[in-house]
Amino acid sequence: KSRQSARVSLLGVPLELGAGEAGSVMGPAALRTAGLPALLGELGHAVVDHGDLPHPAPVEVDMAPADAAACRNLGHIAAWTRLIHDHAYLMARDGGFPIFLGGDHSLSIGTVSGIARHCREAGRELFVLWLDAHADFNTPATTPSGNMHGMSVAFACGDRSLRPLLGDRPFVPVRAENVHLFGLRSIDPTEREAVQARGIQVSDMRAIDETGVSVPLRRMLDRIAGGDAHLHVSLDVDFIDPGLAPGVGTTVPGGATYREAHLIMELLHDSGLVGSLDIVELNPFLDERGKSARLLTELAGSLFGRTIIDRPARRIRVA
Ligand code: NNH
Ligand code: MN
Ligand code: MN
Ligand code: MN
Repeated sequence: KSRQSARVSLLGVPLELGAGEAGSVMGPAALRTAGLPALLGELGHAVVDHGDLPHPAPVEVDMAPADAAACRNLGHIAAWTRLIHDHAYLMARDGGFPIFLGGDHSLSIGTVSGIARHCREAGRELFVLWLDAHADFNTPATTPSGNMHGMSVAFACGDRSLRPLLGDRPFVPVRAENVHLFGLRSIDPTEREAVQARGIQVSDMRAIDETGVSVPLRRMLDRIAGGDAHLHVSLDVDFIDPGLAPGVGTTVPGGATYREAHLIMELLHDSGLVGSLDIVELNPFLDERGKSARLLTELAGSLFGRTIIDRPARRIRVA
């Protein structure tokens, strides 16, 4: 699959109201300035850039009052969620490879639910690889910050209290055992309990230190390969070590190295299983001379087949 060319649809999601700090509204522009659309084109893919979503007006959300009070910018996030969901669903149904340029990680409430809806219609099993320092498994009842970018995985896995975000759109949950948190190194106590109770897959930094990234990643890909599956990758900038990617509001020391991050993308490319991608949390206001935006662009290049030298495709073992 390594030379296969894809039809790629880009969508900018200039959203920052789910994060604690302003600036990720500029993320899509920085990724374009760093040359992401052009690089994918140079790699032989047919790229259509749909531009940025317009900022929607906030909506009323039919949520329990105590839960609603715990969510910052709830009406705005619900409006964004519905808009993003509708676009993600249509982009996936259209058959191209959607890439969502964020924007904070609350945008994945919309992208994952839209992709999940398409996958159910297409009879395809959805898997989610969450590359992030954090678990994003808080709910209105557990959030320490009120920031909705910390709730996206809980929503995807079916948390009832967050369901009203989607309004009247059909909600399709992702199976907890199909979600893999990769690179985890900052988790709130209530999240830890919930992640373990629900059977979410986790490769924390301790596990990655012991074996490197390829062992747990190949194990995940082996499990997916063989069936009719769609793998959605959600890349939070804080997955990467802050020395390499300082352009994010929630840096956590001890993140993925330059080569670990590239190897993940190269293995994902070789698997041929990835069907959609979020690039989130880039905050250009905090970046240093564009280095985070440039690294993310390079990583997207590796995911889309950029290689150091041609190599025979290594088959994924079907377990
Ligand atoms: N767990 C914290 C919260 O829910 C931090 C989440 N921040 C992130 N997630 N950047 O990726 O507020
Ligand atoms: Mn499809
Ligand atoms: Mn995140
Ligand atoms: Mn994070």
